[in-house]
Amino acid sequence: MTQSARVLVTGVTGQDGSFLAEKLLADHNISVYGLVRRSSNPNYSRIQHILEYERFQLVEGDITDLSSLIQICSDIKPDLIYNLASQSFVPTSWTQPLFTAQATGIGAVNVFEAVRIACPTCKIYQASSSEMFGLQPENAIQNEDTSFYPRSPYACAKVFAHQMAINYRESHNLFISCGILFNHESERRGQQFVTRKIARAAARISKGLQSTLSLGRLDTYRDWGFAGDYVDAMILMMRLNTPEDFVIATGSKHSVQDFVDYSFRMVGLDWKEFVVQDPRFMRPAEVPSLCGDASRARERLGWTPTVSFESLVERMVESELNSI
Ligand code: NAP
Ligand code: G4F
Repeated sequence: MTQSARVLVTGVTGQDGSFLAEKLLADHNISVYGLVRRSSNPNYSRIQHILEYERFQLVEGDITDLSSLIQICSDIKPDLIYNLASQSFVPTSWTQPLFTAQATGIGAVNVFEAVRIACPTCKIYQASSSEMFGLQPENAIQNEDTSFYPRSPYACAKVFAHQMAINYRESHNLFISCGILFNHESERRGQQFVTRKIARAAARISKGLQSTLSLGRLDTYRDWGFAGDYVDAMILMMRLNTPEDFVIATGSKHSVQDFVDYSFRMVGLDWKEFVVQDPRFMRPAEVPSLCGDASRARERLGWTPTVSFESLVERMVESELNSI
């Protein structure tokens, strides 16, 4: 990283953006610009604690609006952009497929175009997803060479953005690296995602504030890691001198039921007495199982996850208990 590097983070109000901005600001030679979209009621809760930093500035724009991105890139001339902005909730991608395509797919190309036009030497991190792997043989493990079989409009949009990143790299010589991140969670996770929903419900039920937890399928498997670790991997990727794509994962998978069971055990309850299955939370097409092989990241970046599945659940449930 050069002296006084300027880093633009899209999606800075989200889970990953907030961890990333915080970690980047710990380096006194970095100024962070966070892209925020106009809202009638700004949602800065995840970045409240860094808003006063002198080296942190919010800039208003929208990932779906190319002109705003060109203007921002021309004004700031960033050295590095982390493109984390997207419509990231898979179920919403079926009810809002066109918005998802715009934000998650075209939005990424807007960033690439803005960089090509306004600051072509800027490095770009693109937030790709394990959802791109979609339907895979049972017990398979996915790495950078695994073929994609997207199962939702969200996953299709991410595949488009991922392939366009490779195309911009090959056609325009832009420095774009894609992190193919498996599910990563924390106390800052949005409340609709299954881990936060479960952790919150277990805590609330144990305190008598909620009586049941409605879920969809309990038999799907995910490779869940801690968001802070995964943001470290993004930073390491952008320190390389050549762009390269990396799978970031723990290498172990657990079912939704495992997450439920461990969360409720933490508060001394039997989940079977409280969990009800609700068709509203079932998906038109499901990704039954994902598990990643992060060997390349381990070898080339020296990255390894530091938080186990059990510690992740404990951290999330404890945070919910403390917030009640
Ligand atoms: P998140 O918490 O849902 O945050 C998404 C961010 O994108 C929010 O800051 C949101 O802003 C912003 N955004 C959405 N539409 C926008 C638009 N039109 N213009 C500007 N900003 C917009 O997601 P996350 O979990 O931090 O994930 C970060 C990225 O990694 C996403 O691209 C996600 O798809 C991808 N990813 C996540 C995971 C995971 O397990 N977390 C795994 C693989 C890939 P508002 O606050 O205004 O809504
Ligand atoms: O927590 P989820 O909604 O995450 P999902 O669909 O795996 O997507 C997340 O991870 C992706 C990386 O692979 C990211 F790209 C994406 O942006 C997002 O961050 O659901 C996890 C599993 C699914 O199989 C779902 O069907 O949990 C199952 N599930 C069961 N009941 C539920 C529920 N999911 C949610 N959200 N809510 C339920 O009630």
